[in-house]
Amino acid sequence: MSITAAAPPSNDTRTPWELFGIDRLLDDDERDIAATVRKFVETRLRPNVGDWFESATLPKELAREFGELGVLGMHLQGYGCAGTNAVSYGLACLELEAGDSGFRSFVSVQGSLSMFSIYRYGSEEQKNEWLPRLATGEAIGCFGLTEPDFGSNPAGMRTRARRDGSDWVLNGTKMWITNGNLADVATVWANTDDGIRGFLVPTDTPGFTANAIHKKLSLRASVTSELVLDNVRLPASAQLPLAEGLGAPLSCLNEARFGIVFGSLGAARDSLETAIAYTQSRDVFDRPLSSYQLTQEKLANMTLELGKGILLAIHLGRIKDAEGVRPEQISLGKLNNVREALAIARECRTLLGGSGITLEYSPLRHANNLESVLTYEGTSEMHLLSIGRALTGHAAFR
Ligand code: TGC
Ligand code: FAD
Repeated sequence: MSITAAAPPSNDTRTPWELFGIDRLLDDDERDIAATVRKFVETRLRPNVGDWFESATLPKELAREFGELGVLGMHLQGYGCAGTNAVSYGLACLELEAGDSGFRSFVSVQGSLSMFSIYRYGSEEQKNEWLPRLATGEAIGCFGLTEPDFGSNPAGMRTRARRDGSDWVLNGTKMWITNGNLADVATVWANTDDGIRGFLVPTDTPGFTANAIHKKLSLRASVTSELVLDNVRLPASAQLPLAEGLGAPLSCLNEARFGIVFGSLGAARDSLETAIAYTQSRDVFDRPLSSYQLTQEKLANMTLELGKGILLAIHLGRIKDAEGVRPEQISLGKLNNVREALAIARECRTLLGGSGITLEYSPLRHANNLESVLTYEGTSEMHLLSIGRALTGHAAFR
């Protein structure tokens, strides 16, 4: 038996990513995609994100730039989409969210909710009409499931679609809809006499209104809206023909939740890298803040959680590519990684002291964003209960 000697310890500093040897788990394409998105984030997004967050805007032209970057629907095959594997898509989400959760949200909603709903449940005509334009960012999509009184429990939705001859007529209100005011097409889920069905609603259809939600303390570099459907009349061809029942929208959520499993760790990694750099340059009591044991304990514990989260994300990605990942496995990843990312961002803020409360440094912006990420795509409580159901067979939601 041969014994390989451990490499000697080094006095060089290491990033958390390097310390965990994450790049060894990725192939060349995956590393290239991550590096390309990271460069775009550093050059195009990071210099502006503080201003966009402060003014609560997300410039619409970013859609085409994300399209050129190739991240819109990148995990889908054909129709102008790149057809990458799941890990590559996850890494792109991670790099985008290192910039801001708002960027990853835009890409998640466009690719995993709007485009995926059409890709998985649409007719060939619907796919050809919308997917190529959504992939380039020429068109923007949104996904309306949540209602004012039904968020965690979408089964109770009140939005109604009734037949009128061969047409459908939709009435109801959707709440907290990302990209609602930017969208050209909304995937809207509604109750019918036969149960829940999905509809593609061009946003210039009479009776459709999007009202922007203001005064947000979280995800400010992202557009969030209420959608009102007041006798919106649609042709029969607007219905997603393959979507039957609540399982259809929930299956779209699996795709977006998977992106969050990776994405949330981007916010955590950026917070941690910011805190490491800050504590190296900040002197307290005559020496660098990074040289104190309490600081190093915080940095080491956060690095552990970040690294464990990335290992879990890559593991789930490999399962997704190999045989498909089960919803409760995605719940494990979403629950853990968002919860830990939020804890890391908050802890990093403490290391920055007073400097940590302005937009000059990212951790508090990330922490504020992650409050939304903890809630959307299934709250942490819903994911706990989903894991509980998988373990016990008892659904404790009701
Ligand atoms: P339940 O009886 O469990 O299921 C109803 C049917 O759906 C099937 N199913 C799933 N299918 C695919 N993927 C999943 N994750 C699924 N979960 C359930 C299930 O097998 C069943 O099928 P069938 O054929 O037997 O009818 O339904 P329930 O009403 O008891 O609900 C379960 C619960 C609570 C887990 C579900 O309602 C839930 O996930 N609630 C959370 C809602 C949520 O996550 N909303 C997110 C809205 S979109 C959003 O937040 C976008 S933010 C985007 C951004 O900006 O990044
Ligand atoms: P509620 O469901 O009212 O939950 C309130 C609290 O009660 C939570 O802590 C919850 O966990 C807890 N709770 C609920 N049920 C139970 C239970 N059975 N047992 C124990 N605790 C329970 N939705 C979309 O459809 N499309 C979008 O694009 C979209 N984008 C969003 C963007 C942002 C910024 C935000 C904040 C939300 C977005 N959402 C979107 C909505 C999001 O999915 C919902 O906010 C989320 O599902 C929770 O629903 P709710 O806000 O109604 O909270």
